[in-house]
Amino acid sequence: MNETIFALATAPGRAAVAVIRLSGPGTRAALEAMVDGALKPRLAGLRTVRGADGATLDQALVLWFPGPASYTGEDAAELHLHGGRAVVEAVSERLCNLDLRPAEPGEFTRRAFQNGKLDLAQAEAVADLVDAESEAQRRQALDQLGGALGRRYEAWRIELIECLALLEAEIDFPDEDLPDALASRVAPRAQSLIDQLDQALAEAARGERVRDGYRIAVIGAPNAGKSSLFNRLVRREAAIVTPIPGTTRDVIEATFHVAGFQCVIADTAGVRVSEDVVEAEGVRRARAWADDSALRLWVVDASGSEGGWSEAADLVRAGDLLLLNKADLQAGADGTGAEAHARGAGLGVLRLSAATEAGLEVLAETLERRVVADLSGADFPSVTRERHRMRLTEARDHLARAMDALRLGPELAAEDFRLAARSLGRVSGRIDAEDVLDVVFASFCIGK
Ligand SMILES: Nc1nc2c(ncn2[C@@H]2O[C@H](COP(=O)(O)OP(=O)(O)OP(=O)(O)O)[C@@H](O)[C@H]2O)c(=O)[nH]1
Ligand SMILES: [Mg+2]
Repeated sequence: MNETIFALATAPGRAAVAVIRLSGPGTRAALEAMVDGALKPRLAGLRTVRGADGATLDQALVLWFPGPASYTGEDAAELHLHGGRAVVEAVSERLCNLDLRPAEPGEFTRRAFQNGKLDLAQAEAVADLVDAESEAQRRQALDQLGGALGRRYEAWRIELIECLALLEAEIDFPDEDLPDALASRVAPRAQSLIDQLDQALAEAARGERVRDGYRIAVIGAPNAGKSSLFNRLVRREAAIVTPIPGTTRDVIEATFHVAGFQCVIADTAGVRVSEDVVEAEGVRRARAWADDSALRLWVVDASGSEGGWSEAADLVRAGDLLLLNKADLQAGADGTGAEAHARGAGLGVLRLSAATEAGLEVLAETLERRVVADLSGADFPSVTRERHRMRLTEARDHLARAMDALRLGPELAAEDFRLAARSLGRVSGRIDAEDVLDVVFASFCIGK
């Protein structure tokens, strides 16, 4: 039988109220031992909470949720205590003495999953909702928590199982007269599934970017004004600015919100060939960040004329933005060179000055338009985590193999359909080993 667990569900530290959560078969006995008066299911009551010697520990609002109608599906309770550290400590100690054990991170939600209250995608959504900082992250997590995602995966899985049933019927009762029946009935359904999986995978970047933040890299040659611009964008002096080329060596990240979406922007080291090991490592990191980002802001000192602009030119991609900085100074040849390259490579071009802030408003508007276009869709996407993307890719690959195998015979294809269904089942956690569950739940906070 499960142990009975407890945890502080609210943030630790001094607060008006602290909520301790209990779950497990020993919940009722623990409440009876430490709380005065009879408990009515799901009705809040102000109760005296007592220590082992009968002394009052606190006056608390006590809620009793008999299973299975509780978050975890087990007997559960909440103690809404006064939020002082000493109160929480005294009550925790009392619970330990009553043989309850402090919960592991995510243990409450894990029990909810094990008792069929949530599928794995919904459990992940609980964690995402707790972590959500932007409006879009909140909406996406809530959508996933509602089970829409799990239902979509489940619908695909059921379709696969139906195809599998057709194949198995064919294996058991081969119909000599209709050799093409199989291919003609199963193949179109499998193809339609492949198309739907492809579409979900094509949208995958969007879901992950909403969840993890839209990554923007500020890149360029040394001294172009990257850090100056970065500081303007994040509205604080986060990065050091000096006239010395090679000032920034590490990647400096900051978070800001654009139209309800979370963005993670990074200031990076100026790209150039350097003998200095520290600077060379900085350049390596700058390149890696640029490569990983959804958008690159390529900053060029437009007043320069030494050709330094070309150092970072290989990092940009179509759709990125060239920012011709230092527009307050006399224009040099570097600006013209960079602009010609950018136009050829399909970049947008803006002129601005981090020093005078001219052009920064246009940059902010351009960024907003870009982030909204990249991240919003008619519907929230079906892939919000790498774990989902991997499973969907796997299912798609098995299906593609099944399509080939269909031509050879139902026996071979059936196995691939079975494997594809298995991959999809793993997203909702229908078929998964304990170790996968450990990974999913380890990222939770304690008390969830
Ligand atoms: N006149 C003028 N100077 C600027 C402008 N933007 C930045 N600077 C100056 O250019 C110099 C370099 O600025 P940084 O922001 O440190 O440049 P960086 O690209 O981060 O340089 P590294 O970190 O060395 O790669 C500083 O002296 C800034 O004050 C601008 O728009 N106009
Ligand atoms: Mg810098």
